[in-house]
Amino acid sequence: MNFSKQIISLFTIIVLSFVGHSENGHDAWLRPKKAKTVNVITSKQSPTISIAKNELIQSWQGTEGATVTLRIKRNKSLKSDGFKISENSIQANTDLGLLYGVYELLRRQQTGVSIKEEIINPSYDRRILNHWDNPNGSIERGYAGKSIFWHYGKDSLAVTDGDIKLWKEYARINASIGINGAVLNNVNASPMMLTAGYLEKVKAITEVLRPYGVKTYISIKFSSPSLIGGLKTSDPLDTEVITWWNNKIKEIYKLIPDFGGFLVKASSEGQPGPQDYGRTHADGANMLADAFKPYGGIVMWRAFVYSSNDVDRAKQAYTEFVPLDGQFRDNVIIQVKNGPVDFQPREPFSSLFGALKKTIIMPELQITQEYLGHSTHLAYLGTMWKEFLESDTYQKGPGSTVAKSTDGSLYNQKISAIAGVSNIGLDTNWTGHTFAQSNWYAFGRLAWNHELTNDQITEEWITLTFSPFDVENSQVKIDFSKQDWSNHFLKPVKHMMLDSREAVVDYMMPLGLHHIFSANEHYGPGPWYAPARVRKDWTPPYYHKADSLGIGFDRTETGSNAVSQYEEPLRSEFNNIETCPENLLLWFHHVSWDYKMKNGKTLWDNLCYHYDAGLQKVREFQKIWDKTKPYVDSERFYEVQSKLRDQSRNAQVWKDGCLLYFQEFSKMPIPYDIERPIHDLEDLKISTMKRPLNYK
Ligand code: BDP
Repeated sequence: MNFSKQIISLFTIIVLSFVGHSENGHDAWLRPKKAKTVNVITSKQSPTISIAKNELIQSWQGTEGATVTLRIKRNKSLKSDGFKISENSIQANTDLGLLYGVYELLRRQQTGVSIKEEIINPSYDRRILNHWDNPNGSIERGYAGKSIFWHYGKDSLAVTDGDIKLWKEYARINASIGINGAVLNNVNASPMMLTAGYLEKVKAITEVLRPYGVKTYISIKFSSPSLIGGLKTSDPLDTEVITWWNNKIKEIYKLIPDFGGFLVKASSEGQPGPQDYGRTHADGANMLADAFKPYGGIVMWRAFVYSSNDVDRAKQAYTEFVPLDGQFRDNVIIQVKNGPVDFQPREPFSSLFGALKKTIIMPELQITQEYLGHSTHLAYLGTMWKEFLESDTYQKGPGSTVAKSTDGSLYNQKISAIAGVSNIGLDTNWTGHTFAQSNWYAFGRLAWNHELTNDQITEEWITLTFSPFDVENSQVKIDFSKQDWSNHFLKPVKHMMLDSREAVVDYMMPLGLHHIFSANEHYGPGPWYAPARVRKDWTPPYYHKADSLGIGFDRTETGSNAVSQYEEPLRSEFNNIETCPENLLLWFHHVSWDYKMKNGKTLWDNLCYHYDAGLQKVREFQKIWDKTKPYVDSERFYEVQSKLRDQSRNAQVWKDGCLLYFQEFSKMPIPYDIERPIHDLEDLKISTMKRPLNYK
């Protein structure tokens, strides 16, 4: 923190200690309301139903003195989490259905959406956060402080009153958007997670999360039988290994009868797995699935596999998994990242979606912004996820979107699920950047209903998170109308959010470029990064392939032929440089610098304009935000203002670094109608390597 920021924070703290509790973001989109009185009648008692009742009482914004009934009533058109809602009643088949109905009712009241009688069911049955939290409290790719589950630097296993309070708040926030599962530890799993002390802690966490409907799962290390079980092997077909897992799973269910299951990263990025013993992914997953069968648990088996010697990393998951289609048990679900490479700012959808026809498959999204500016850049990801979910795979004819191929509507599957890698940590506002909360929110809302529009999601989130009306702790002096607030805050901020992911794409990796970060921190630019000691497929030149002729990865029929993994007409569309969508051009083609694009300008010029447009968008976001000052509390105003300044500086570095580096190959001038670079390439190379984070 620099000196002026310190002064501002000190000042904020002093002022707030006079005026009361601040809006520090900890309440997320559930800020305490000035509630009206309401009478709640319930047909049954349970911990979940009392939560539902309390929520109504604490936040009711409907008619003063109204009576609301919460009733369990069998209804065949409702799924287990679904509900029937009207202005004064909620019906559901389960207690959780009632709770979800209550949150829906309150959300509509707070966002001014009318409530008519309606049946609402979720798109996916399991809506799960994946926490990449390590037992020592650190978080892989976490940018919002340490783990909320495992303590850092002290006894990881302690359970304090503070923990219980925090887990309850966490569970409540999740329940309010329908998230009903949490994987509590990193996919790069420690075998310790399966030892008695850790399982006891998983039990303690589960007990807090249970009434809110958040089921717990853990990630496991495939070689646990040999690492902690004292066995000579972890071969999934070995009878002793099978017995070990059976006993372990039995032990877990004794502690946690409603345990969800395992998430498994195996034979992937150096993690042990069935292939170490000459077995397949199906052998490994089925062995665990059989052990789970009696208890109703599931195995989420990740398809994030690639080896260093393949010519095209983007092809490998498909190559390994398609031959296994039909071999997995019905309680195994293959977890597939949205893109074929790795959570990049823009990728085509992974070719596995729709291609596995007899195997259940679930999308894995990344909420934490590993590749989109960590918790420094403002990037609303709902737009990226909708683009993905609505992509047509054509696998069962036109209209076979990714969403429909995974939610059970096109394929007959026993379970449907979607996962998001969490961006939550111990930071007071949970996610580091206030706007990063919107990605947690959008993930939950889309998992519940993938047909929601980004317009609706962002409007809801902005209103719930920032509206100064009818909330307890707002520090905003309200001398404006609701209409003014909507015109001067809601609309411009929404515009900024909806544009923000494309801005990141533009200043980092436009036109289908991908994975050109410096080193392993995945933050700053590093198209030049290629130390001899690092695996080729972990260096940017592997992906951008810039040379004197042009730039881009040739994945056409005459290149790596990754296009062949897509169904027609996509295959031909991607294969042909004339029909390939321009925003994926360099993903599929190696394109000459002077290639004429649809706007009549060369590829090089287009690249320059995109980088510049990205930077200009961020400068525009700064203006938009600065103008919102009268409508938002100062704590959150200054936090976001300061982060946008960092983002602007970073976007400039991205633009300058990439253009100056690629210009060494294109040898063409940067069009004179855009601003000139303000950095020197050599300086950037050194500074991004030495101090990749917090470039200032
Ligand atoms: C990559 C991350 C790495 C994860 C890996 C995974 O850089 O930290 O372990 O994905 O998903 O994007 O397993």
